[in-house]
Amino acid sequence: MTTIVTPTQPIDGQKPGTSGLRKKTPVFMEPGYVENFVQAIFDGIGGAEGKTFVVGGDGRYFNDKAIGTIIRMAAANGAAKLIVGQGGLLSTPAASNLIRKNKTDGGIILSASHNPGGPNADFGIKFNIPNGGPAPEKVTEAIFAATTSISEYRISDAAAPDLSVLGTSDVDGMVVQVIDSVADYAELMGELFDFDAIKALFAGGFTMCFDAMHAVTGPYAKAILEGTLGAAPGTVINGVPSPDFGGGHPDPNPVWAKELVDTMMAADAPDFGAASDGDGDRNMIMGRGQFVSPSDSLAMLTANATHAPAYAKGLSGVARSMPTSQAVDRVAADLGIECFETPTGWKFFGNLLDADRATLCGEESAGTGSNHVREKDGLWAVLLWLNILAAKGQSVAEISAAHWAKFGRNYYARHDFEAVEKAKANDLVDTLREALPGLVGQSFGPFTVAGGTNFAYTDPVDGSVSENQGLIVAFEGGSRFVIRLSGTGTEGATIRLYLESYTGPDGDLALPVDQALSEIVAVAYEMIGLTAKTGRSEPDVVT
Ligand code: VG1
Ligand code: CO
Repeated sequence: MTTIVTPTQPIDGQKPGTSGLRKKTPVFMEPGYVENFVQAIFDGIGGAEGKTFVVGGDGRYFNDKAIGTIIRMAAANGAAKLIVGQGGLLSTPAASNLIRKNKTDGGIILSASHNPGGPNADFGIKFNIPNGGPAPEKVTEAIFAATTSISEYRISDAAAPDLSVLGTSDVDGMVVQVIDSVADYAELMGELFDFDAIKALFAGGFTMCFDAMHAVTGPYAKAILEGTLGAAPGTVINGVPSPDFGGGHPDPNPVWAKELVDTMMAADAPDFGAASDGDGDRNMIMGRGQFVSPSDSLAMLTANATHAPAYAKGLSGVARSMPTSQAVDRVAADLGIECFETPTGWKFFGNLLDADRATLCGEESAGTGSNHVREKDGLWAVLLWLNILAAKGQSVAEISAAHWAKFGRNYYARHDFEAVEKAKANDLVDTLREALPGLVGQSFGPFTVAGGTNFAYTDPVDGSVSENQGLIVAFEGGSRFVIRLSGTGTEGATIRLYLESYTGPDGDLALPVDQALSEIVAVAYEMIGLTAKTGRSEPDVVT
């Protein structure tokens, strides 16, 4: 077998966003597109010679072909070994665990996460560093720089091995180890949680519905929930990964996980409901007749984490992305632990977790995780909830009500405006940014502006600075809205408007969310000039 050195030219736009490089699938399928980016990853990290990587993806259309290319390129670039999930499948948190457990030099994860999959949908590739977490900005910048100066890529003409068979093979002098996609992850979960208590919960008749959304968590959820923990067969729905996620968006929110929402809102609903996304790093939590907002979930998990063995000694600190509601800040203050506010994207939590400044982290977009890996972790959040429900002997509704009665409630929603013309979206954000300093002290409806911030973050561990991470308009009394443009979309611009209205413990804690937010929504739309600048008056998705 020989290495073929293929001349190539830079391809425009191979710039990683919030979570790796995401494009339409046909773009990834263009000749040389995957090859250029994978070579740039190797070049950007100082070469692959002698290194070991984890490789796997969420099983979406083109996953198998892209992995074949990565295997042949890693061999040609002198890598020593690849650890690959069976059938090319690995959830993002499972990949993070394998990178850490095997002390590898990183991993390549193929996923566009919550974006739809298929020949005309979305695909993505991201690189994770040896701590198991998404590459920080200095690494993604080096990879991007390599894409702009690339002149050749290296690929072996050996055939990639059959990934359906467990075991070890040789590709041009490189070892390829195909491993069970679930086993190591399931073992880790067993170390973190009180599985006996959860088993007893299910044995006592507790019922649950887990919607895997035809994505990667199906096999994980079936093995752990129905296999190990004894949940009733059929607890996991849509549990077989499919290349186009059954034609849906594998995005666990009330819009796309409607099947689960309908089940949980029915008169005979199970006790607990949950869903995960394409690559298994997100979670949606529901009680009977109740949706738990991801921001509230983070706050409630933080307040109750000590019920799980892994966190029994307490948390060192907690971190949330900036647009995530401030509910967890109140819990952190009560616990007397640090609370960090980072830019959107899991890569910003890595240093805080490595330095043990934060134990739990979370994002409003249904991402929650802890120091057990360096990615957000959907099934982990579900298991932590189950552990808490089992330990406290309470329902989701009882835990929520007690939480709000103590801390007050941060009513919260995100409004997304999708496929907006880029120039219009930029103009809207630019106009608000320039107006921010003059807004302070002004009143809009019942709200008085307390502060306007163009959010920048200085990493407290390595001092790196990330600017222009979103605009915050904060009102007196703790309510606010945030606006930023998505870094994962593949079509035009997606405007994300995050709305938060705080009600103290003595206020009305049981309002429908849209009613509680109606005034701040009206004020925010007016203040950003939504209709005037974009012609839109309704969001495409509310989560
Ligand atoms: C979105 C979310 C963000 C999340 C990112 C990756 O980014 O808002 O919170 O970290 O997706 O999630 P953006 O830039 O589109 O707002 V996923 O599950 O890729 O891994
Ligand atoms: Co995801």
